[in-house]
Amino acid sequence: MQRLGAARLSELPADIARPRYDRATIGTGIVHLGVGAFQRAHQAMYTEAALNAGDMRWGIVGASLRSPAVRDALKPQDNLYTLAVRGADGERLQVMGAIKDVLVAPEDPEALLRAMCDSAVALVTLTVTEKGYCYDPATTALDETHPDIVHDLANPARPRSTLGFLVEALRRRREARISSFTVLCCDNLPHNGRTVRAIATRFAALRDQELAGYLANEVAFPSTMVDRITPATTDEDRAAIAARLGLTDAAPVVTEPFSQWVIEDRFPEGRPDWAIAGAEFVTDVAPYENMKLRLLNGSHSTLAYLGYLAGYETVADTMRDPNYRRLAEGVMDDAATTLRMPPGADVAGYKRALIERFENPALRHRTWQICMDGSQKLPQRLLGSIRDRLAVDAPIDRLVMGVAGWMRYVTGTDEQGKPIDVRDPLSARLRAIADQAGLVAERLAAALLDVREIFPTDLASDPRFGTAVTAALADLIAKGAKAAVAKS
Ligand code: CS2
Repeated sequence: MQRLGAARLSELPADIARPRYDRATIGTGIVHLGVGAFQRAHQAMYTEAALNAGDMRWGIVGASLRSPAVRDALKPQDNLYTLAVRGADGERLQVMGAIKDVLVAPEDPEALLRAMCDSAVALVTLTVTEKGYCYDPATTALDETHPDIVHDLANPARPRSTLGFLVEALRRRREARISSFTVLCCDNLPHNGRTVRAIATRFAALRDQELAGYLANEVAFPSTMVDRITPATTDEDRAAIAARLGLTDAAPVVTEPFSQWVIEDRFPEGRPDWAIAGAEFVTDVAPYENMKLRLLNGSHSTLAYLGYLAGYETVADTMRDPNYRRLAEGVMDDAATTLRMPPGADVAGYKRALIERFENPALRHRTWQICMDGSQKLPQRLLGSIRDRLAVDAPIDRLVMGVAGWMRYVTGTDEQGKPIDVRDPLSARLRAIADQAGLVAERLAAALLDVREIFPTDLASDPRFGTAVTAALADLIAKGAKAAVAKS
């Protein structure tokens, strides 16, 4: 079978959407760091709509900060890839043309800095996952001891980290009197724009106070709420998509029909009209973001840890167990009581839609994938809701189930005694703590609550929290996840 490529677009079956614009005429208005599946299903889809509508300024140069895999897959196919939107009622395919090029930062950091300093680039957008910000998850302050930060402060012209690239590119633009770009964080961080602004400014201050002032005063960091469930692509996906295209595609992305993007409208350097594809521009993103992090991601992580431990491979499999479904609803109900709602929000409808999205049988979203990087996710997904509930003395039993599931998971051994491939920046430390404590709830919970990067002192030392987590963990250890969830 031939490979997808610019010369073959005309051979695609008629029902497959493709760029309606001339790719040779698009400019580069966006540099995107972290060109993974999520960005290619979400931001690139909105940008593709703006290009299809005729605004040719907004081609994307993507960059990978670690691996060459995406570049190696996309380059031989002229950076075209297929977006497969899978719902209960079938699958829709669209070949996307918005990505013009992919750079691999470690191979040539200078090439990426050059791209970021192009005066046509008005936006640098980011999906580098929570850990990509090198911050302390409990406080969201820059982790100044992080090896990549230490490296980038010592070698500012050859950075490795997201912050190193952002700050060096902004410094060069300022020196060359090119206007700054807007930094748009599209990761599930709490108050993502504000948080990235604070850590980038701190990083800049460690280089030069004046530069820090420039970032704080002249660079816009709008906040966003991003939402589209996008599992890692599998070989089966690639085979099924190739069969429909009649061409092979080494880098397709599979996603759900739902997509939401709420954006604080602060773009002094301009932006695409992403509203064409349904993005919402607002003045305050915080209520949307909290609703999403606490309801969607909070219940997602709860399902993932407890589902994995029960042997469920995907979220949809987990949701077929009525006790898990009930727990997910309970977590959403409890988290919802802590929220300042977005204007006109229909919370009941939002929760119903989440349950349906989690049940989508056409998406195989592995629980293991969502379990990744728990140390970076727990604070904004579950601990914030727990803290707010404790402040009004409301029960937290259902919200602590996910935290206890995480504690059981990071021991690195499952309920059948088989090893768990725990992926987390703190995995080695968590494993050592677990090995020392043994599978004894009181000791394990107490030792893990001492990890300050995750649990701030006030929460860790609150006996109501400690007691509830320990009781949930004791149940998990004694009875296993399925029985513990059934009882919850
Ligand atoms: C998931 C998210 O992997 C995870 O931790 O909870 O990636 C989730 O699918 C997205 O935030 C949905 O928008």
